[in-house]
Amino acid sequence: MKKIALIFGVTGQDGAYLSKLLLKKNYVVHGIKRRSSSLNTQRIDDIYLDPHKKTNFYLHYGDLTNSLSVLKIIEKIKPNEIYNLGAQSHVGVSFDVPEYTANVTALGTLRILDAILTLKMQKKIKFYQAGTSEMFGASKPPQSEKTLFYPRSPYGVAKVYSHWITINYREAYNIFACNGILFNHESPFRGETFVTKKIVTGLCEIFLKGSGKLYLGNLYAKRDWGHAEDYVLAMWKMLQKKKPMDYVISSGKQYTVKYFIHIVCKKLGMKITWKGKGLNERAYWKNKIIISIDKRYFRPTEVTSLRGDSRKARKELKWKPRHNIYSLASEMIDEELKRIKT
Ligand code: NAP
Ligand code: F7E
Repeated sequence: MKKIALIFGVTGQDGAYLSKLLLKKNYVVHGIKRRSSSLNTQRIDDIYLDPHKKTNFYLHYGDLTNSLSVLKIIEKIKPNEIYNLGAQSHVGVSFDVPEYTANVTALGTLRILDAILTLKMQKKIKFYQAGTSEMFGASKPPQSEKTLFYPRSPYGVAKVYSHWITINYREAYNIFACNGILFNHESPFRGETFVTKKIVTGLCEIFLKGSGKLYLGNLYAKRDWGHAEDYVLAMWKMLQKKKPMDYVISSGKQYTVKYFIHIVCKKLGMKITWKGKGLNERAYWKNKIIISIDKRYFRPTEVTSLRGDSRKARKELKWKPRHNIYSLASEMIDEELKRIKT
C-alpha cells in the first residue's frame, strides 16, 4: 500500500520541493491550497495532472484559519503523514499583521493537532511541524536544540507557540510529532520578497538591462543559508525515525547579506564598489548607484546573527546538505536569467 501524505502549505517553496520528493518515494500526496484571486500554484504546476486521470498528486481547498476545513480534510484523506508547512512566513510582514500571523502560524498548528485528536487518529498519523531559527532570535550562535528561544518578531513568537504545542500534544496524547528547527533555506522557488531572491532578481535585471536600482535594509544581518531541496529531505527523515524528536537543520556556516550580494555580483561578473555608511551606504556599478538603503526594510527588532549546530540531525538522521551557498546562489542566478530572458 502506498503511503499517503497531506501537506499544508503545498503551494510554497518547501511544499513544492517536498511534494516532488514524496512523489519520487512513491507516496500519494494531497496538498492544501488557499483560495486566492490570482493563481498561486506556479511552483507545483509541473506535477499537477488532471484529477480525472489517475494521479498521485491531489489539491484541495482549505485554510489553516478554519478549524472545520482542517478537520474535514484530515478525516477524508486519512493520511499517514501530515507536514504543516503552512504559515504567514514573512518576518517583516508579521510586524504589520501580528494577529493574522498568530492565527495562521500559531493557531493553525493547534487546529491540525486537535483535529488528529478529535478524529482519534493519533496512532495512525505522524506529524511534522515547520519550526524555524527565528525562534532563537536574540540567542547567540551557534544555536542548537538546547539553545534558549528568544524570538524577535510576531512570526518568531507564533512559531515558538507551535513548537511547544507540538511537544505538549506529543507528551500528553502520544502523537508522533516532530519539530524541525530549520535555518534559512532558499532556492529558485523562494518568494520574491525574501532577501536572497530579491537580491538575485534585482541584480540579474540590472545586469541584463545595464541599469536599475535595488533598495535593501540591514546589510549586516548574518544568516545560515541552505538549499530547500536538502532541507525537505530532513523533514521526511524525521518522520521515518522510530521515536519522534526535534532537530536543528542548518549548514553551520554564516554570511552577511552584503556577502551574499558579493557572491551574486561575482557570478554575474559585475564589479561593484561601496561608498558611504549607515543609511547612506550605496553600491556603484559603471559609475551608477545600483543599491541604496531604504529604512522601510529595517525591522523594529532584528535577528542579527544565526548559525546552526545541526550535529544531532547529521548523526541521528544521517542527514547532510549537498549544496553550499555558492552552488545555491549559482542555481538561483541561472534560473533567474532564464526566466527574465524568456
Ligand atoms: P512560503 O513559501 O511562504 O509558503 C507558505 C505556505 O503557507 C504557502 O503555501 C501559503 O499559501 C501557505 N499558507 C499561508 N497562509 C495559509 C493559510 N491561512 N492556510 C493554509 N495555507 C496557508 O514558506 P516556505 O519558505 O516554503 O516555508 C515553509 C514553512 O517553513 C513555513 O511554515 C515557514 O514559516 C517555515 N520555515 C521556513 C524557512 C525558510 O527559510 N524558508 C525556515 C524555517 C521555517 P499561498 O501560496 O497561498 O501564500
Ligand atoms: O531576511 C535582511 C533582514 O526576509 C534575511 C523566512 O523564511 O527565514 C526567513 O526569515 C535578513 C534579515 O529572511 C532586506 O533584515 C536586508 O535580517 O530573507 P529574509 P528572515 O527574516 O531570516 C526564517 C528562518 C524563517 O523562518 C522565515 O519564514 O535580510 N534584509 N534587506 C532584508 N530582508 C528582506 N526580506 N528584504 C530586504 O530588502
